[in-house]
Order: sequence, then C-alpha cells, then structure tokens
Amino acid sequence: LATGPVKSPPVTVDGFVQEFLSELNYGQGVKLSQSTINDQYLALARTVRSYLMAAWLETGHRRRKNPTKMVAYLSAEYLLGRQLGNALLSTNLISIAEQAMHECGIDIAELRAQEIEPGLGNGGLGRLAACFVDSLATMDVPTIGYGIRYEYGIFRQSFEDGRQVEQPDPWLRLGSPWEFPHPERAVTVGFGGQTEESADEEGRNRCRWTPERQVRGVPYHYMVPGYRNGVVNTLRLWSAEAHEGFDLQVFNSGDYARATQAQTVAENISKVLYPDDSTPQGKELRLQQQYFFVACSLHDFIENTLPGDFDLQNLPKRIIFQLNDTHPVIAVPELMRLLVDEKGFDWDEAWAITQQCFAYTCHTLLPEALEVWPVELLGRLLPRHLEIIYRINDDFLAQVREAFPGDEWRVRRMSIIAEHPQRSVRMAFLATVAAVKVNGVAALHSQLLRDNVLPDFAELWPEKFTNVTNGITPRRFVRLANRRLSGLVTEALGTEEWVTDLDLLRGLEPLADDAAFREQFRQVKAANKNRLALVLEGRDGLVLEQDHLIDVMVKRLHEYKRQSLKLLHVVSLYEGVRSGRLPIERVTPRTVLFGAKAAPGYHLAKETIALINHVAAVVNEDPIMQGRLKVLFPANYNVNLAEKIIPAADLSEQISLAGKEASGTGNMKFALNGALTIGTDDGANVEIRQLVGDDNFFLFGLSEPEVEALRKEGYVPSSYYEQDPVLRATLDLIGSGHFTNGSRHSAAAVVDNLLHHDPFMALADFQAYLAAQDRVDEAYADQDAWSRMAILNVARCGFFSSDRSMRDYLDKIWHA
Ligand code: 26Q
Repeated sequence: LATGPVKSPPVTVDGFVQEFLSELNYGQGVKLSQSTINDQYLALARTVRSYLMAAWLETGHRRRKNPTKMVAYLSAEYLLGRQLGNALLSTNLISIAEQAMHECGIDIAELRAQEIEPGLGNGGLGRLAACFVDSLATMDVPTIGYGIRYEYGIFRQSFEDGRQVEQPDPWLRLGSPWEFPHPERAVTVGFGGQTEESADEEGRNRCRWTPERQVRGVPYHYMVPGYRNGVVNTLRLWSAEAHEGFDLQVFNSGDYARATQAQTVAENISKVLYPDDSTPQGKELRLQQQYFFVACSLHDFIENTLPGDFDLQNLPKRIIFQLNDTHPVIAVPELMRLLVDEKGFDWDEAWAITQQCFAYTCHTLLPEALEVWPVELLGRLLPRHLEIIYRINDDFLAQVREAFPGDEWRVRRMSIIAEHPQRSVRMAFLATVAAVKVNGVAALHSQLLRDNVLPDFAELWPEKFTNVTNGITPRRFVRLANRRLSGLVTEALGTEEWVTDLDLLRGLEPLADDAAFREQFRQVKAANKNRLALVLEGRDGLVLEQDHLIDVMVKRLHEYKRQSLKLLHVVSLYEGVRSGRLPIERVTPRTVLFGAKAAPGYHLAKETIALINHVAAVVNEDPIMQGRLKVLFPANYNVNLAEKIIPAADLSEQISLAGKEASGTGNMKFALNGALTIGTDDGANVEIRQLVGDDNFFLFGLSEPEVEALRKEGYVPSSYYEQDPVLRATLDLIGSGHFTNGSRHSAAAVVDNLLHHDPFMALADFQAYLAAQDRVDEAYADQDAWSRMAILNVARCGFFSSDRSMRDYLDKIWHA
C-alpha cells in the first residue's frame, strides 16, 4: 500500500464531503460546528488539492521514468491569481464541491472570497508567466517554473484624498494551503567575498570563489494543474533563510542580538516584490534576489533533477532555460561558473554548452527600462560572475572585430560593458550574446527590437531573432472568469473543446448574424455587468450604472500607456456640456472605469492617479451631466478584480503611443470576452485588428513611423493646445483648479508635463482619439450592430490563447 499508486478521493458529493470533514477535523483541528470561514476555506483548499495529488505524483514519476528535454521557465514574477477556482476547474469538481459545501451548510462563494491571491508579480510580465505555466501543463510539456516566494507580494493600494497609499501585502498570513515547503531540498547560495586562481591537479589554472556569506534557499512547491488531463506540473519558488553557521562567530561571542540581525539580512532577500515595473533601479537587494533564485534553480536542476551520473556535455539535450526578460540573466555566468569552476570544464566547452541552454524574451522597447548593473555593485556582490562576464565580453568582442574589421565604434556600441554614465553591465546584451534565440512578444515589437533596440546584434545574428506573440490562458480568463459566456459558447458550438482549442471559436462567426444569438450574447454581458456592480458595491462602495457603456482602462499606470489621454477625453465631454458646446442628449451614457497601480516612487504616475480621482469626484456629482458620465476608480486592481471587470466591459482602452507597448495582454482578454477595442497601432493591437478586421476595431492615432517622423521634426505639444480649441478648453479647465478644490497646484504636474514635455505625444493624438470615441458612440447606438462586432471579436481571437504561444515557443525556440 505504501509504495503503490496514490489514490484520489472518490469523485462524488459524499466522497468530497468526507474528505472535507477529514481535512477540517484532522488537518485544521476543528469541528464543523466550531469552524470559522477561514478554517473552512483552508479545509476546502486542501480537499481540492488532495484530488490533484495522485496526478501530481504520477506526472513526476512519468517524467523521471522517461526523461526528455524540459523547459525551465525562469521568472522573477508569477502573478498567479486565486488558486481555488482554477483547481476546481481543472479537476472538474466545481459542481461537486458546490453541492458538498451546500450539504455542510456552507456557501462556497463565501469561502472562495476568503482566498487572498498570490500577487507575486507587478503586471503583464508576471501574469504572462502564470498563463504560460498553465498552458504548458495543459499541453503536457515537461516544465518547471522557477521563481521567488516573496513573503509580501505587490502592495495593496488604497486612496486617501484621492492619492495612492501603499500597504504591505501579507498574503501568507491566513495560511497557505497551496504550497509545499521542502526544507530538506534547501540549497546554499554565496554572496560577496573573493576569487583566487590556483592550479589544479593537471596544472591548469582554476578559479575559486570564496563567498563572504551564505544564504539558504528553501523551495516551496506549487501545483500547476493541466486542464482535465491528469497532468500537474511544478512551480518551484525559493524562499531565503539564514544559513546554519551564518555569523556563528558572532553568536558564539555572545552577541545574540547581532546574530538574529544576520538572520534578518538573509530573510530580507525574498521578503518583498519590487513594485517598479519598468524603470529598473540599480538596487543591491534586487540583484541579490535575482542571483538568489537563479543560483538555487540551476543547482536544483543540475544536482537534483538530472540523474546522478548525468554527463553535462549533454545538458542542452535536457533543458532549455527560458529567461523572462533580463531579470534572471545572471544565470548565464552562474552556469559558466558551475561548469568551469565546479565541474572542471574548459572555458570553450562550457561556453558551447551554455550558449545552447538559454533563450531570452524581451518585454520592452523603452531604453530606460533596459536593465543595467553597475560594475562596482556586481563585482562586490558576485566577484566571480563579474570576471566571467568580462571574459564572455572579450571573446564576444573579438568575434565582432572579426566580422567587422576596423569598426571600433560598433565594438563600443555592442560591448556588454557600458562605460557611461558609469561602468555597467548591460543585461540585455549579455542575454542576447548567450541565447539561442531572442524573441519579442508581438509582431511589431519583435520588428522594433531588431531595428531599434538591438540592431547591431540583429545584423550579426539575424537568425537569432524571432517573434512569439503573447497569449492568455482561456481557462482562467474565459472559462472561469466568464461562466456565462462560456456556457453560451459551449451551447453554440456543441462542445467544450474550445477551452483547450481556442481556434474553435471561429465556429461562432456565422452566429454574429443570428439575432437570437446576439440577444443571448447581450444578456450575458448584462449579467456580467450586474455581477460587477455587486462586486464594486461590496468592495469599494461604488455604484455601477448597469445601462451605461462600460469603458475600461485597467493596467499599470505608466506615462506611455497614456491614462492621461483617457482622462482628457472624460474632461472634454464634461467641459463640452458645461460650455454648451455639447448638448447633454448627445452624450452616450457611459461609465469610465480605471484600475491602476503606480510604482511608489513614480511621481507623475501618482499625480495622475490623484487627478483621475479628483475628476471623478466632480464629474460624478455635477447635476449638469444628468448621470450620463461616471468615472469609477476602484482601488487595488488585481487579478481577481480583473476577472470581474473584463467580462463586463463594452469598450477596451489600449491607447499607448505607437511603438511603446511591447504587446499588452489585457487587450487580448477584453477581445475574447466580447469587448471592442479602441486602440492605437501598437503591440498586439496590430494583430488583434488584423484578425478581427478594421470594421470591428476602433483604430486611431499616429503610427510608429509617424511618431518617429514627428519626433525628428521636433514635437511641440503646446502647438496642439494653441490650435485646438477643444483641447485648450479641456486643459484649461483642469489647470484652473476646477477639479482640485481651486488649487491649481495639484493638477499642475500632469498638465504642465503634457503642455511642455509630453514625451508620449498624448496631445498629438488627442483629436484623433476624440474622433474615434465619436465613432464608438455612433456604433454603440446600434446595439445589434455592436453585438455583431463584439461576437466577431470573440470568434476571431482564438489565436491569442497562450496554448498557441506555447506551441510557437516549442516550434521556434525550445524544440522540446
Ligand atoms: C527590473 C529591475 C528592477 C526592478 C524592477 C524591474 C522590473 C520589473 C517588472 C522591470 C519590468 C517589469 C515588468 C515589465 C512588464 O510587465 N512588461 C510587460 O510585459 C508584458 C508581457 O510580455 C507585455 O504585454 C507588456 O507590453 C509589457 O509592458
């Protein structure tokens, strides 16, 4: 019995009740009659988890028995969202669990609401990693996700006087039923210290790194269930602890207080997620985090996942490390160090192996978002790695000189080491040099990556560059988040196969012309609006007008994403009515819904949040608008709220300046949930528009080449202010202090920046944006035509399943 296969509890309501009560009694140590909601939630989570256990163990067993090439996804972020719903979905236990809870006198919805989501990511990049591991499990691809178990995830946002206030996110506080700590598999990681050269037995020069201090990495395992396929992959997140013997001397000398301080220093490494999502600051702790999780992961894979007698010469046959942006790139010198210093490989042999083991995904186009680490800092923290990086660079630059003799400018441009403004390591260059493939995340982005960000590298190695357009998991973002639409789709297609084969949505196309179907589709949207209204009322005390056009802009707050342009639209409507330019009957009843967190140190972003809240307060209350324009800004936008907002949206705002948004993934979620997009020709919007057709997409604004041309010619934002009376009246109203209690100062940061700098050309696109919004109003007035367009968006966006993204990675990059 002890060695036989692990069995799942019986898949019946009774079986579920028994397992639940047993978890409550023996796991949680309480009787049902005495149990709290939290007891019940934890017992329910462990019950569902017990149904996944046999598949998890079996998947591991199968992978060990039949070793193939694996994918190791290295990501500093996984924005997972709540686990319970997804686990219930993947095990097909939703209805059994509902009935079982009902029999116990429990409302399962209340338990589901108890779960705190693991917010171990900032935004798009972290959520992408979560979608990818979901798809890989559903496609039965042997995968390990490696990352960091932050004790505090992305901060909780609240508003005080409209201004963002950040609170810590102690997500583990009420228990963590989804994780499995494995302290016995802990790994030791070194930091600081010195390197020295010495000869080995064969007289070859060998380097030894003697770290100054050591930290213990403890893995916590999370299940990554595939969709009803008996596969459960593993996500392995590392938590930092003090190493035994950590400052033992201090302790022995009787300085107990200092010894515990040392423990704090070690634990700090995985304490908190950095909440900056695009302007990397060269913070030492951040580099420690990066090296910590990467060193743990490489060690774990080589020493614990590969068989004991494995010949590392064959490493590329067994693994591909996919680098989620540059955050894990320190893995490159770490693998070199392991091979050369610890395993005795020659440099060239080691480099040949290393170069086949990594692939790099870039997620940005903004030069200021490219990570660089000062040589001084990197050398202090990781002296051996810095030496290795220098050597990689020397060899690489020799190759450049050979390919382009006499072109020293090029050599300087391509060096992994930047000399100005301070000597630093360019992590994107290191990644590009080491990787088998470099990919962007949407067609336009990959093109611009080749042309603008890494042109010298693309010239040297054209075949290295490729595109994989992002995707989203249809399980979480359609099937779970939009149960009603899913039901309608399944009924219409006569199958639920679309959940794992999203191209089947094409079958809905003919139904766009079916009046009865369109009516059902509208009823789904109405019901989703109703659900959202209840959520917003309960969590924020906000009132959602359910008969309004729901116009949504939810994403991190960034200047390039242009929340301020959306705000200008709102104010222009309000100003139009106030000034008599716009008759109130011509204003489409509309609710503009914002959700956005700003990095705590990003001043302009925080001012923009405050201004949105101030505008909302005035516009919502002014009787002149007759309730036809509302601005709602629920605080603390997160995955859970996204799952409620997106299915209720009519209009999706994707209005970044062309050439700045690498891909976007929210854009895909909205389209697949039957919202229409108003958007620029940027990121994956380009592909969405190509697929749904121009008639079913509200395109506006400068194209990327036009942006570049305008910049060259000299962009003067104030000239738009001077020439456009509507823009002028709009900005003047904000600048007058109308929304900020008469204080002109409060709005000044945003307005002055738009008038005098406007690096993302919001003013240049203002008129086109308003014209596109007029087209939206016109289209929305014909509800039947609108529904038709929305249905076609759903039907034609199957391409944006992350299952397809994974197929592309497999075909173009991993060959696993
Ligand atoms: C780096 C160093 C130090 C501190 C923080 C960071 C850091 C953290 C997060 C830098 C960047 C990020 C996140 C970037 C991100 O989310 N990018 C988005 O990635 C999505 C998935 O590919 C794209 O859809 C978005 O277009 C892109 O903005």
